[in-house]
Amino acid sequence: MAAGSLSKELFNASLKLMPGGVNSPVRSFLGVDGEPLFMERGKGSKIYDADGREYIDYVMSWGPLIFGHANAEILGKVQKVIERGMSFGACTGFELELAKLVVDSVPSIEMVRFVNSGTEATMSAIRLARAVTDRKKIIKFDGCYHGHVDSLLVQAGSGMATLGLPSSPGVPEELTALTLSLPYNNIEALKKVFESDPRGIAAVIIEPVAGNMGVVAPKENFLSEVRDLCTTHGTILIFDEVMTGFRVAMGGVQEKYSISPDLTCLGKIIGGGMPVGAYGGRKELMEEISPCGPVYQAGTLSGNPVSMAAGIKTLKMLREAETFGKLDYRTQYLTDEMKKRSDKQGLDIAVNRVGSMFTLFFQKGPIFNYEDAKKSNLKQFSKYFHGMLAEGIYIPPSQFEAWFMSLAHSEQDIDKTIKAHEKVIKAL
Ligand code: HOZ
Repeated sequence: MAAGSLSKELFNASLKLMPGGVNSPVRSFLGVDGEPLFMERGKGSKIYDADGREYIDYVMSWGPLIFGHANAEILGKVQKVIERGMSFGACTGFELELAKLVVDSVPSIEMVRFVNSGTEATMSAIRLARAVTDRKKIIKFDGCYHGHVDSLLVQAGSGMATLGLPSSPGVPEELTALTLSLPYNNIEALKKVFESDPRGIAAVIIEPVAGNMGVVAPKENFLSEVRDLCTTHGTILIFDEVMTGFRVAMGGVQEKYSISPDLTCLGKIIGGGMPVGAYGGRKELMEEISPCGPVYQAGTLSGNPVSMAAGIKTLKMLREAETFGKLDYRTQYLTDEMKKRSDKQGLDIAVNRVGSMFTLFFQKGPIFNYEDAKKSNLKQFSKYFHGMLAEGIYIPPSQFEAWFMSLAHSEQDIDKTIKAHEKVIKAL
């Protein structure tokens, strides 16, 4: 579906002032051969573009908006706090309150440091892992995305997958030589690396449920075997739970599957829609961070009261609501119905879902790793995307991203989405 005239006007003007007219590549719609919509406002499950068109939103700001857009209680809390000052660059009780909520909820976190984005969180966790192990090499998995940290832009998912980029210019070879990227869900590949270099790996970083090559769940025992290998070799295991933390369970994947990483990276939901990131873990590791220890990391806006307030309200509401059961039920209903209709139509679609995050891959599947995900029919996905948009359904403009359900999505929204899906796949 073509963008409306006001979105087009804004995009043409933006192209002159910002690279590609955007501030993050996936939203450019390049992955679906289109031009981006400019959004004006959101309420509950809906967003409204500059041309006044309404959409049921399954992007949900890429995950943070678990209570939907412009939730009145979260806004109320933010408004109250913002009136007293937006940033002090000094300590506030809000940081303490959010820290307590995080430490109480995420099993492996005893101490936490707040930063401003997931990228900062993973970058800092890697630095800490290298410092405490006095080793240089790190392992990641193909198709996992941990933000745009130099040493992690190797076989990365999200925008890199969307645009088909294996790596980025500007990252010195010396740095990427220290990063090994292995196939997700392949424990033998990891074992081999540890066999050839048993004392050289500082950290293994992983999305314990991948969301940036589309959703890919870990195979049974994969995470526990990764955990065991890291323990045996004195390697720091970092779970990147930026997407999954407070999304698949209050305490993220580590709670859902009872696996304890050494360090955890968080973002998205803990900021309730405001910019935020965090990393945390065992006390003795976190005490290596400056000013307690020698590992340096800092930030003017880190722990700013506005992000903290939005996060506090969101996590408190999550604790009270029967969030995860409800979300799970709604998402399963939606994905089951979509799958049934695709099967009836004879269309190859594989649905990968963990809780309220899911991806419809345009292929037969199964999809266990990035190689599998890349077999999807991208032309078909692109047609589907534009068809859904025309029906008033806004999904990620990339085959390699997760869709998110929120507590604001109603039965009517879900039924409308199923009907739209049925109509659109018939026309593919
Ligand atoms: N990397 C984000 C999703 N995994 C996309 C961010 C954006 O384009 O806004």
